[in-house]
Amino acid sequence: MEVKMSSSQYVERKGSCELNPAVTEHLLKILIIGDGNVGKSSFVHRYVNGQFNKTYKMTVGVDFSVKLLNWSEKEKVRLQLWDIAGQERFISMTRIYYKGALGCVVMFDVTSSSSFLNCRLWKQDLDNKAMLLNGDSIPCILLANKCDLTQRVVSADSINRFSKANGFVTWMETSVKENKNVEQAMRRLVQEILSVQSSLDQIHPTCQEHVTPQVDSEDHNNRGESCC
Ligand SMILES: Nc1nc2c(ncn2[C@@H]2O[C@H](COP(=O)(O)OP(=O)(O)OP(=O)(O)O)[C@@H](O)[C@H]2O)c(=O)[nH]1
Ligand SMILES: [Mg+2]
Repeated sequence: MEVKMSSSQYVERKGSCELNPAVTEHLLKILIIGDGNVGKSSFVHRYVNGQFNKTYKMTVGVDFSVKLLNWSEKEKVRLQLWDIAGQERFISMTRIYYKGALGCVVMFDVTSSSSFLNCRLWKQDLDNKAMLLNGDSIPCILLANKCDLTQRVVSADSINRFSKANGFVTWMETSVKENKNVEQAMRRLVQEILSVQSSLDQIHPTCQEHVTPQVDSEDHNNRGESCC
């Protein structure tokens, strides 16, 4: 199996000849950012484990999950999901967490106007600290979570304008609780990342190597692996 990755955090895979050479595996590091309590960890838990927990357990630093997608007959996609703590006290660490990311989810809670307004700061923080090999911003999707709740305070119109003005690939309403648009949002983001990476690979062909992921930070927990 051929494994492709464009990030500098990956090193050469040993023994890849034992794997199926007809299948390419893409390794993508994806960040999940946004204010505390908006539903980031719930989103990852739903996407990876298919479950929802209504009790809030604040993330400390970062949590780390992996999901393997059978993208097509010839392509697998291994997602490394970096679920970053949204509480202010952890924000000083983001530069380290963002390193090598190829895509990002920015999430807010539709019942919290401050979490929506802070998406501008999260996106700016991301664009200042992470970029693609060609200097462009990494593909980013905006998620308006908790759309199952009736006490909504952020309109679709303002989200749409904000998304366009701040360079998001697109935006979607999600309800992690009701499993609305969770798979669809990730699919859209992965599509965009693969398309951007394929254009970059044409410009930087030397980045296409047989590689395997190597974690460069120790303060995260591996929460396990899931395959669709
Ligand atoms: N009603 C509703 N509640 C949700 C939804 N998604 C998450 N929650 C709840 O919102 C709370 C916060 O969820 P978390 O996923 O822990 O939030 P977080 O963004 O990871 O927060 P930090 O770790 O502090 O950054 C929990 O009580 C979840 O059950 C949703 O779609 N609808
Ligand atoms: Mg969390």
